[in-house]
Amino acid sequence: SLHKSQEVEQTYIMIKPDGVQRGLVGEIISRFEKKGFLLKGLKLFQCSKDLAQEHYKDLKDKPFFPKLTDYITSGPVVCMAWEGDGAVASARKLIGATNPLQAEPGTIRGDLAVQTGRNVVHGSDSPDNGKREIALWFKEGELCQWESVQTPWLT
Ligand code: RTP
Repeated sequence: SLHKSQEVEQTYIMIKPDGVQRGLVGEIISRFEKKGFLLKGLKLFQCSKDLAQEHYKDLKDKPFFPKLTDYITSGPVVCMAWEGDGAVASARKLIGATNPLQAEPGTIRGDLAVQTGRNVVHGSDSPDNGKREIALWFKEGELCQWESVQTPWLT
């Protein structure tokens, strides 16, 4: 029902430009799909510097902020909204530690990346940021309200 889907936790996952350029889009999407989360939004998108700065506004005083926003705007990204109970924390586990050299094998960064500055994927760090980031990266009509027929293991 509409009421229920508004309650369910959503996380914003983004394949960064290095992930797109390295041909890892399918591999990364598969990890979330196989885990069992529900895909609510998906697009390839070239973002503006303004949007990148807004997305990472909590890091604006960090020395790496200009490099980070250059990186995120250096090519298209894949924007995704994934839904499910506990999706935010679980997605962070699937993604692994920020520094890919410290990320566990079996995680996306642990398996696919070596540099913090090229760590292939982003995931929201709280349910509130999940909401904020999905609203920032998607227009209303771009998200789909649908239920998988295979929901027994999601609910
Ligand atoms: P994300 O937001 O991308 O999922 O990453 P995160 O929470 O694991 O890491 P956070 O500390 O929020 O940093 C955001 C992104 O900034 C880049 N970064 N570069 N020392 C550095 O050069 C440095 N530190 C962070 C990374 O791309 C990181 O994912």
